[in-house]
Amino acid sequence: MSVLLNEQGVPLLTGAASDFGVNFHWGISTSAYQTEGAYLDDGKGPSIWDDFSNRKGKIADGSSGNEACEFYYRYEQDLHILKELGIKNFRFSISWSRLLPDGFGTVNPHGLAYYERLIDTCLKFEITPWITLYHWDLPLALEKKGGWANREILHWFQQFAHLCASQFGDRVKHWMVLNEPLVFTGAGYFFGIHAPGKKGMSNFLAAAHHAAMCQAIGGKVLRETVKDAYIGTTVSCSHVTPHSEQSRHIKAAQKVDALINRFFVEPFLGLGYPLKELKGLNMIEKFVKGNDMDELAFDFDFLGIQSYTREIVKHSMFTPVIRAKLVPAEKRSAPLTAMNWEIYPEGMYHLLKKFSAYKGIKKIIVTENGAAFEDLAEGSIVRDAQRIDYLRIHLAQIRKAKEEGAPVEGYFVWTFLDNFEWAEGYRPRFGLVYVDFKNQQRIIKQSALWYAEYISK
Ligand code: IFM
Repeated sequence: MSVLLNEQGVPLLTGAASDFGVNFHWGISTSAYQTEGAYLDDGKGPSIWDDFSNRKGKIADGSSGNEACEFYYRYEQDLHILKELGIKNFRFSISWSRLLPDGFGTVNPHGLAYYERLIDTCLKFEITPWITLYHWDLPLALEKKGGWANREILHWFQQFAHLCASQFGDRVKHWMVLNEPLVFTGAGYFFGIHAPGKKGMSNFLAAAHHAAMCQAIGGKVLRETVKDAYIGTTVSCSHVTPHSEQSRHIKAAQKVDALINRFFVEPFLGLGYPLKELKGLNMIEKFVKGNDMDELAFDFDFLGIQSYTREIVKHSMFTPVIRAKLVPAEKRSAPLTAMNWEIYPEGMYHLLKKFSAYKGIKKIIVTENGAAFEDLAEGSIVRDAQRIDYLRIHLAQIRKAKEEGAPVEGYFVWTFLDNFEWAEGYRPRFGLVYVDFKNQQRIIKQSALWYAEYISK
């Protein structure tokens, strides 16, 4: 592979994977709904995202994930790209309703066969599969019974986790239980801007408690079923800074930090919910039954952190419950990605230091980090220098935290292919590989070549 140069002819590569040690996991992350397409093919049942994205007005560009990247049909050629790039760890999720069209009960043999083929193709290409059990696409049949807000989900999820662990656990050893529970419960059950489009505190707190319980349930099922499993779960997180040193802003920042960074981590560490800072969320106790507070705990092998930006927080007496609001990045002349998220690599360093200070966190893997920019395909070239820079400066911060003792053991770029970015549709392109959605053509971006070179050194 040739050395990448910028327009002035300077090599773009600074630093190398070997700085992180030989056992560091370098990979790339994806999810089922954002890439697979084939939304009702071969016996798959509908998910809440199939339903939501096909409702009018829910997705910014009017699109849906019905076809997405057609990864369901193109996985072999796509994995071949990863092989060529030398990316040896591939994170993907299982579409629950492809395996269990009704959410539980009858298994769809075609769904099972697809994931068997996907896993076997990874192994054939010497790519290690990392499975996320749940990346937001709940079977619609379960949502019709209340979804995450119904406590029955504890049983449904246990059965689903057991099916995945028993079917794939002979070949897959790297597992994550949930993807970003705060996002799917907050956006999906409080704000109603993601599937299933529900709103309100009661829906959110019920869904959040059940998701926290399922984190531990999934961990236990995997531990009991998969020999030599390496088990984690993932959270969205952002370094939080108060708007100024005034005590009301500092207090507001502490609350937001408790909600966005601690809410799903402390329960599995046996510390309960951070309700001291979040008194307004005490109502969650209504959903806590019997032995739940003990059952929330699970000894994960690693925490997966997913961070893209930071948040600056202000006191706000008009925001119910939390009395805090975020200062939008575009209002403070910060450097932005196409999501209007501030580029702030030091945030990654602070998060790694923060999470490594918890006694129960053994290892940390950055299971998602990356950026969307306005990529342009010029023939067969996509010159995405901004993405290269984004990755480079974040990796430098991770390396700094690691050198200071943070137990960070891996880094996965979000994401492989440009894909369906939830309520934003296809406009934000996060991929290392460009997808022309008119004809499904793939173009390897310069950032992919840069990453390939970086991890090869
Ligand atoms: O695309 C998402 C992913 O599904 C979850 N983490 C954040 C990414 C970018 O928004």
